[in-house]
Amino acid sequence: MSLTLYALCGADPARPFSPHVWKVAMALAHKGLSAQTVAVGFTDIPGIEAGATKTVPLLKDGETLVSDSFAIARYLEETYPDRPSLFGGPGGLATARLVEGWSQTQIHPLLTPILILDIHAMLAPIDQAYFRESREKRLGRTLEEAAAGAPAAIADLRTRLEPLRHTLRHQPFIGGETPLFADYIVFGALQWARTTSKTEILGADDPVALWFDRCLDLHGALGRSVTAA
Ligand SMILES: N[C@@H](CCC(=O)N[C@@H](CS)C(=O)NCC(=O)O)C(=O)O
Repeated sequence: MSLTLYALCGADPARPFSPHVWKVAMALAHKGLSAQTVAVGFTDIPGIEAGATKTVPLLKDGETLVSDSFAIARYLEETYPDRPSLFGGPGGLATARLVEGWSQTQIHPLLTPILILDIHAMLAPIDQAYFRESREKRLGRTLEEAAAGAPAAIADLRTRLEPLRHTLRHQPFIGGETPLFADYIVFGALQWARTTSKTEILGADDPVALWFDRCLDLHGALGRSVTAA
């Protein structure tokens, strides 16, 4: 078995920061699988594996290529069923979709104004130009205009994390007593913030911050293998 994970980095190839790649890195570790990580910049992505994907993560397992973090988690679950489960059964898989939808539509859009200038600053020059052009087109405003919304976004984000706080009053992980892929989905979002920006988003005693710390300790403290920005 030979696994390769293409991971998005900035100018420093030792600092992967994509939330979706972190989900997969945690999923691989959960399964006890090790992969060679190949660092790529934004503008390298179209050339990976002869144009196999427009986005990372991309996982190569032997000759099999899989993109999209959730599809990769499903692939790992189906291909390596004897290893620890990422979903805990069909109900867990279905519920993980809800967590993905929540993270994607409620958390990521609020992190964008908070992180956007820090991400731009850490990219290689060629990727900076691509990032500015593509994100300004997507957001319909300059990066600087988007970043002006950061203070309000931080306040909003703290409120929007309430469903997770509620969950953590009953159990240490979203998955219950132990983590599942659903944990790694939300972990990916907060690890995106941790690896790109010094901005304090959560209070130290916030139950979400305490859960995130527990996630950073998982799998030999994999999440801590990249230091905080
Ligand atoms: N739904 C995809 C999203 C992947 C994604 O958006 N990846 C970003 C990096 S975080 C990317 O590769 N963007 C390429 C680009 O903007 O050109 C997943 O879960 O893997």
